[in-house]
Amino acid sequence: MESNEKIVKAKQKMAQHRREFSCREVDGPQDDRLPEGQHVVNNFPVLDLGYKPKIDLSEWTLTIDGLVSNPVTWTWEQFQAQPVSQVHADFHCVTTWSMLDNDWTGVKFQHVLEVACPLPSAKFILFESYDDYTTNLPLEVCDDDDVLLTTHWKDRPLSNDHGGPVRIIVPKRYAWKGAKWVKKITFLDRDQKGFWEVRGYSNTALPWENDRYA
Ligand SMILES: Nc1nc2c(c(=O)[nH]1)N[C@H]1C(S)=C(S)[C@@H](COP(=O)(O)O)O[C@H]1N2
Ligand SMILES: [Mo]
Repeated sequence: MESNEKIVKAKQKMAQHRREFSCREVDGPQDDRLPEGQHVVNNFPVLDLGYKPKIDLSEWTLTIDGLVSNPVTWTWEQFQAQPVSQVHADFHCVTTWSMLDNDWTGVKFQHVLEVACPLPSAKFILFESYDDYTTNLPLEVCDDDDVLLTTHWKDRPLSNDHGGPVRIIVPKRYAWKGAKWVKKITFLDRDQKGFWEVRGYSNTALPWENDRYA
């Protein structure tokens, strides 16, 4: 857990520093594909807390719970029986890299809404992962047709370091809003901040508004 703490401290420090010196934030070319402060990468960087949980498919489950009328826990087989969709989108990490034109395959969050039937009091979502990472979003942000429980990138199963077997992709938000190795999706009536949201990162996380730090 030592390396984990180092990464977390460094990133937390960056959030504090950048917040105080936000005038230094802006660099890199501006065009209609690239938000302020971002640059394009042609590889797929790996970012996590220094721990990549390996979940055997026979033990993998995804639980949808909280303020829903139909809580469900899917096994891998049950998850694979859900309808598959594709999303083409850019991916923007708050550490300034952007990966353009990704083809993601998986199950739409909107399908989760149809299955679980959130109660009227459900307004927020908390995502929890097998590495104990958490991140949060308003329900109305997740109720978008590009929010995907992703299993494939470019037609290949997501590798373990990118959050396989299933991660969340939320193209309109910075990448940390997409939980890798997702384990549980909880519907709440109150906003509950996740791992980076309590460590100085923006609760809204909008790349096109350069909305990085709280
Ligand atoms: N479970 C989990 N999900 C996570 C993270 C993490 O540490 N644990 N890191 C987030 C951050 S900060 C980023 S930038 C993206 C990185 O995804 P990648 O490693 O596939 O590029 O995953 C996000 N989802
Ligand atoms: Mo990140």
